[in-house]
Amino acid sequence: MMPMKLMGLRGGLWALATGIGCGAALALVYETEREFFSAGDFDGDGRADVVVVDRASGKYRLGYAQSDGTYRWVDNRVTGVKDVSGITVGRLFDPQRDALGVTAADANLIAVVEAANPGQGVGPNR
Ligand SMILES: [Ca+2]
Repeated sequence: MMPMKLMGLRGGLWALATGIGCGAALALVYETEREFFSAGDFDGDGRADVVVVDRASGKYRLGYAQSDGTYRWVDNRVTGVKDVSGITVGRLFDPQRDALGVTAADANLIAVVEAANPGQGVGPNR
């Protein structure tokens, strides 16, 4: 997608983290040939976290925003969806924090994952 190519990965993540994701703002999703990128407040602390989803494996990686402006990146987590064709971020489980929705058109399913705990992933709901 054009914006990621123009801004580069770091610029894109910065824009995601600073421009959207908290409150009721709509989360923009950017995509490359291999990954999707978006932002949201996954732990409900009021700071915009970032998420990277690998298209082929469906695994996602979260960077939880810290109070000092850095990100605490956690290990990959599994969505159970391979060959991902789209993602979304929004208040899908809880009005205080965002969740991640992942879909694959060929699999005919949507997996929704909560990521409230930076120390532990939660299995997907389908
Ligand atoms: Ca957060």
